Amino acid sequence: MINVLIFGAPGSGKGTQSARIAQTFGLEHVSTGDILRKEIADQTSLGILAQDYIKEGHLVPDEDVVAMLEHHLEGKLGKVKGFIFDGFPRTIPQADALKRMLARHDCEVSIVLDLNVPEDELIRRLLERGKISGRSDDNLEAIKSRLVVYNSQTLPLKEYFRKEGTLTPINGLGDMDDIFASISEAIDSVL
Ligand code: B4P
Repeated sequence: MINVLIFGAPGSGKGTQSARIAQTFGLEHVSTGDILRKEIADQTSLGILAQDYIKEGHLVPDEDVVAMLEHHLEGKLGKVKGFIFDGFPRTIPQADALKRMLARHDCEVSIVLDLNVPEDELIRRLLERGKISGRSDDNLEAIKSRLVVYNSQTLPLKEYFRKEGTLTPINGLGDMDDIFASISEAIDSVL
């Protein structure tokens, strides 16, 4: 199995590029953000719990997200060609949980794509998306909070994956096709 992780700040292009990766490489796209938004739309108990965290720009608690992901992957691990994990893991406990989940099926993380985009561009993109997305977290206050959370809780994962030897920096600034070309080259190198 090929397991690609896409890692980057909010607005770095994770969702945008993951959709193309899934299609081109035949991988299952797993976006914890999309799964959580579906839970909110369906007003499940998890959705009701998650909606306030998301609106405030905070992370949903690790144990809830990990349980949600385990449930989502049930029956698929080891049976599909691979996954593109988009927005997961976002903390070190989530990364440890993913490692354990994959190891139970004799799998591991193949590559971690680290999308780098300057903060002013992240804010510009998310405010632009906010005009049409209707997302509760695409407003300036929530965006600022998401960036603080990213820097304190998610950024330490860079060092974690660097030590594992899977971290691959990608320039996330510029034309979406050019960014996808760099990503494709990186994935091809581990196939
Ligand atoms: P996500 O849905 O993962 O949202 P995101 O970080 O904003 O990234 P997204 O993928 O949507 O945006 P993209 O960069 O593609 O998470 C939302 C919330 O859910 C989190 O804040 C958290 O509360 C919760 N959550 C999710 N996963 C969790 C977890 N594991 N643990 C705990 N909580 C979790 O795109 C942004 C915009 O930029 C788009 O409009 C796009 O068109 C544009 N864009 C992309 N590439 C561009 C380019 N090259 N040039 C110009 N614009 C570009």
